[in-house]
Amino acid sequence: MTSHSATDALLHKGDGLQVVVGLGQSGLSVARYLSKQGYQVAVTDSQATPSLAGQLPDEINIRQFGTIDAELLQQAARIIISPGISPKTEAVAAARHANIPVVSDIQLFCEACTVPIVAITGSNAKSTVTTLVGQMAADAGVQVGVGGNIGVPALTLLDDKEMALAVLELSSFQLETVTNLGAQVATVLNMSPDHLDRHGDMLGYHQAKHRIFQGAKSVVINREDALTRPLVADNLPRVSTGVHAPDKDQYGLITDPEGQIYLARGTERLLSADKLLIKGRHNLLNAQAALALGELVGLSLDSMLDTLQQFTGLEHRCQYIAKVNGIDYFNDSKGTNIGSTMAAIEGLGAVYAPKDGKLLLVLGGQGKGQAFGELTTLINQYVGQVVFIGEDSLLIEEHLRAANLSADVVVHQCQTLENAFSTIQQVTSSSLSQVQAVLLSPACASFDQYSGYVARGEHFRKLTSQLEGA
Ligand code: UMA
Ligand code: ADP
Repeated sequence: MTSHSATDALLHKGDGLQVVVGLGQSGLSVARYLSKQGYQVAVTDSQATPSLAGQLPDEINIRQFGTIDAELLQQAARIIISPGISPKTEAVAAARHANIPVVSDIQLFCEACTVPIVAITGSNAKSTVTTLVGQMAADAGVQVGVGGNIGVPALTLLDDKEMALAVLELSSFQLETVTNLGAQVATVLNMSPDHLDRHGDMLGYHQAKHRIFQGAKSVVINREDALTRPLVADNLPRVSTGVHAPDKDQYGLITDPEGQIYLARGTERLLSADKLLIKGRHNLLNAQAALALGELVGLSLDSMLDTLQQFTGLEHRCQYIAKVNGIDYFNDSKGTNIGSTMAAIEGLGAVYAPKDGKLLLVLGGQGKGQAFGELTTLINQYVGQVVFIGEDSLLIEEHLRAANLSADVVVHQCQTLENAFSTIQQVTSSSLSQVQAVLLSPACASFDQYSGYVARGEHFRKLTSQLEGA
């Protein structure tokens, strides 16, 4: 792609000032990339001393920290905005108004990338499916780069000159400012409310996500979720996934008369579901999506099925932690929206209900403008006790009650995970409790109390290990 030479260094000097807004992981990758290409680069960030400033190339000497510098933005030939910053931020909106282009690091990536791109978005399952497709490609002998929202800034993938395939996890924040991505295959895995505080409403969120289809050469859709389908009619190759028996050349599930479930492609049974180490109906959909994406970039089915059987899933996603005093503990700290928490309650609820067991659900954090009442039906069905934590806990309880929370469900307002664990000990030591599993699946962001979902999940794991009897 790009090599750093004296000629390169001069190449873009006259193209005007490139202003990087936000100096997190993606901002740093952009600053380094553009500077290496010979652009004149400036950086601005709201923090007075962004921790990554020391890693900026020396030649970048325009550094405006402490506020996003509106005047600097007005001097830009192009603004490259970090995903965590809304384009509606006053200084950025003013620059847009002045017709200064505002793009994301993903735009720079797709303009420079010469190898096929697998582009993956959705409200949930992005990291799981991205990791799985990346592993499938690597196991099939393809030199693959895996990055994007998953934590590896996309532009850093271009450092690998041998890369033959790029697998990108993309967030609505990243897609909001991307035009004509041109993926070899693109998918919106599923859609449920998330990030509405940023996008305004479901329509805004949907529009941002669907930019992933611009210029795509093929698509994967979820038959059960109409919001995953591209809106414009096209003749692109299209492979679908779903929980029912599939049509020819599509993926789905076939259930035999004994109740055994198989992953299937058309009428062909590919693999019995119990051969997978990742559990729950949602993971069967994730497996299909990975197979469909891999198929559309030419990976062999046999090789992909081998990978699938080895895949153990990712930490903090409906992850089994331990059994303490007969109760199972699950960490789903990455359950940060309603859709993921519904998948967790439904998936685990279906395991314990036949044994007359109920779940104890730890719920709450920063709510992101969601309508939590949507959880009520599943809570009434599978949950015996709800333990609330975090800043939006009262609001969430209000939403559940307004949506007819059953009087059989006992609720506890605990604020913190430490308090939650005192309650958990009381509840689980009572012989009257039907609780057989404790599930942390907060349906919320963690930033009110933690640095992120990983820290919250680790805290849950630690408190579990400190329980008497652990
Ligand atoms: N900043 C400002 N002003 C603001 C807000 C932030 O200057 O109003 C600055 C901060 O001071 C900080 C920088 O912006 O210095 C942070 O930028 P950022 O929030 O965009 O974070 P990055 O470190 O660049 O990480 C981003 C993604 N973060 C977000 O979208 C919030 C990472 O996804 C991604 O892995 C990374 O780029 C590499 O591509 C994380 C995420 O939480 C995992 N994503 C959300 C999600 O999955 O729900 C979308
Ligand atoms: P993302 O990267 O989109 O956040 P992850 O793979 O990290 O996705 O999973 C996030 C959360 O979504 C976890 O709680 C996980 O258990 C849940 N999840 C995984 N797959 C699905 C699915 N197909 N539908 C709903 N929730 C899912």
